[in-house]
Amino acid sequence: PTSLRDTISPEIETKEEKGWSERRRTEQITSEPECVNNVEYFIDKKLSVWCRVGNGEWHLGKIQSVSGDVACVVLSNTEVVGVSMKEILPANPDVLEGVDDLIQLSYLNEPSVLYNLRVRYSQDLIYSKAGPVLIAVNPFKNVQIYGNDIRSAYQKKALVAPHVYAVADAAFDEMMREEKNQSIIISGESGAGKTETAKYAMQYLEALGGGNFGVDNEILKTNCILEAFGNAKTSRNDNSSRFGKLMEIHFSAKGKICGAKLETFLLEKSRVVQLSNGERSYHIFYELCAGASPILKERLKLKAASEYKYLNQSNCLTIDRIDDAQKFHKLMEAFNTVQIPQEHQERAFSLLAAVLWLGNVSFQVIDNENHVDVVEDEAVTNVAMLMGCNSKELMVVLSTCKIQAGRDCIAKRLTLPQATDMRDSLAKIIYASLFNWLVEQINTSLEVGKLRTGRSISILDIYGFESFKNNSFEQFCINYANERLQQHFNRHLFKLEQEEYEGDGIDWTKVEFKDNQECLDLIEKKPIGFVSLLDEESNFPKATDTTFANKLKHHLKANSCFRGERGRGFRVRHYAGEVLYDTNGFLEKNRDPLHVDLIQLLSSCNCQLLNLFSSKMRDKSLKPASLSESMNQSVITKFKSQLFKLMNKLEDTTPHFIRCIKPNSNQLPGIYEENHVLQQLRCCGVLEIVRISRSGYHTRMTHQDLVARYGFLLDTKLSQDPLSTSDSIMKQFNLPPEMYQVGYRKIYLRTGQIGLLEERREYVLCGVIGLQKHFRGYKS
Ligand code: AD9
Ligand code: MG
Repeated sequence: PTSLRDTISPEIETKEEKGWSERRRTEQITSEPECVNNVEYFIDKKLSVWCRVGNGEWHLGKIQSVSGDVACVVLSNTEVVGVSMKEILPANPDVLEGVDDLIQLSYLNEPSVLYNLRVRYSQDLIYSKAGPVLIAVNPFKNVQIYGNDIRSAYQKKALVAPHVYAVADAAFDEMMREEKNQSIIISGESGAGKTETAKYAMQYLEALGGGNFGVDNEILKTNCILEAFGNAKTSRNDNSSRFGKLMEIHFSAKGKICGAKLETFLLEKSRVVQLSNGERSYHIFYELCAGASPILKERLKLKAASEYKYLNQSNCLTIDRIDDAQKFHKLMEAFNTVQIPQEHQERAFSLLAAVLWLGNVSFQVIDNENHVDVVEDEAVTNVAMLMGCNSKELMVVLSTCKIQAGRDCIAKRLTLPQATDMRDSLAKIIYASLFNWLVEQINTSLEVGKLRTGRSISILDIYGFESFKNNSFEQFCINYANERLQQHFNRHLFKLEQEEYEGDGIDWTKVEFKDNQECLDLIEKKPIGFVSLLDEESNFPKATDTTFANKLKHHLKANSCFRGERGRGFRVRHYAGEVLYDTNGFLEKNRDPLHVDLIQLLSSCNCQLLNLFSSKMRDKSLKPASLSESMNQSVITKFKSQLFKLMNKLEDTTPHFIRCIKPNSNQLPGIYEENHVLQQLRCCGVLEIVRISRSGYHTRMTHQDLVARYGFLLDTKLSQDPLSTSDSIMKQFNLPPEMYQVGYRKIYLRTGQIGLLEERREYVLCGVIGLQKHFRGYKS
């Protein structure tokens, strides 16, 4: 549609806007000052304040007297303290305790927000709103808020309290009403509850759009498969996602699910072969060892998890309160629901067992140059049996590499570290290919017919921000993805919102927010950014992790988000905190070379799956990782372009944001560590979001749309000019002037106002037609 701006003369525009600006200035909603300006008033009325005492914690109290800059405050435990006025902030009246939207707080300051969330959390009210954003504080226990009764109450709009169901419901309604793709974007640090929240969102949408095509139910079951193969226990989270996922659910015109599509992002492959102390590899390995039937165990030559080097290296084989065997049975059920044929399931289990046995393959040094032979024991024979290849051939592949010498191809013996690398590469290739293959199987099973765009809801759940003692390439990629996501969040909640107000001539006081552009520049800028430097160095055969670290320090030192450390270390100031990385392994992980010998081995195996994997790899690279090739295919560059595609896709949707908060670092229920929560609230700019939404206009509609929908309610004759008509509509309905603004193109309404218009419209329509009692306002 042509914008109104094109149709009205600039003169009228200015006049109109001036009028409104003047009016706004006098009638602007005044937000309370954030500091205690009028101390006498606080003393007189015995109003509560927050004061920060010696240990940095905020306490509630009442000011008794002030002398100079110091106030004498009685704390709620009756203790009397002297506090500098700078450390005192106004507290909200009791009636506002535990409000469900932070917008409602009269005083918006950090202690008030923290306290409000804490009060709610202590009552198991884990969800709250910060304007348009849903905040979910991880309860680390079962909270009775996900039953069928609650779900149907949200469906019937009988319940409106903040909940992930309400978010899913709003996304669904908006999709049906506007015929526009929606997204539910879930973020938060590792262990904050993203994956659980994503599952509840899917569960709600499945219940809402179920009963068609037989796809429903399957979507939820896929989570069980994905978590078995893609989640693991880390020091942050017992069920940490080691891949990112976007689930796109498609609906028919009647709002029934008609298919779904799953997209995954960069699985952490290194976990298959290497673990930090106290962490586990992927759940599936332990589940298989614990839950396989005796027959299956015999066929796979399977032993207990503790017998496998890939699993027993980290002193952690089980997870409290988790029964791996039971999980295995659930997984089998899910496999059947998603219709993965029995034969393929068995193949997949054989490959998992092959990976486990590979870890036990050992080498013996045969000369003084550290060259090795494979020890011919049960490990290597089992691997060969499970992969369907000859064990002698396997031993050759694991201990030699073919090199081209003129026209001849000669086999060169590998040294111990090289052979170990070869063995681990094989394990990683098999596992990662198996994971990707499963994703394909899931997609085949979920996709029913041709999916048309315009009626889909995408749920994004990626790995959360991580900062461990040792941080490597994997953490860098994970944190980079989180930076991108944060940028999307900022763009939608701060930049676009404010740009629209300014562009449409609305009187608006700008709210500042923490932009993370500089950190993204550090990573992405060309030609000198982290990604380019890493690729350049990966491409340089003589480069080492130390030369790479030096290169970073040399080129990136001007960026304030970067700090070089001694040796191979460097620090990045991410939006969610500073992380110390070690460049150890960055180059090799980024090159991720595909050995031709391994591809050939896979293609020679008597196993359909392995043959399929090898042909896929062959498509990607026919030669050993040549210089130019490794450049094109570097892991970080692929990841970056995948992220860009993801962001583009999300840009085409209406976003609904959920911020998960981790209340303590020990994964315990009932413990709310204020500093930990505060740090997370600060990272995502919760206070700023509330500030924007409080002074912002939630609903907006072009003048044309407004007139088309409500014009007939006007007592007077419709004017030719939509802008003045929509102005007349506002006046006729006596909307208080502080509740709306008229822009050049659109009318901007505060929360709740559109409901008044809708009610009136419904009333008139029902009166006229005498039916449509439950008319809900979908486009008719
Ligand atoms: V990571 O970035 O993948 O490492 P997530 O996904 O943010 O992380 P996850 O959803 O796995 O965290 O939640 C961690 C744990 O918190 C779960 O295993 C549950 O034990 C717990 N949790 C999270 N949300 C809920 C909930 N709504 N109700 C009960 C929950 N427990
Ligand atoms: Mg997760």
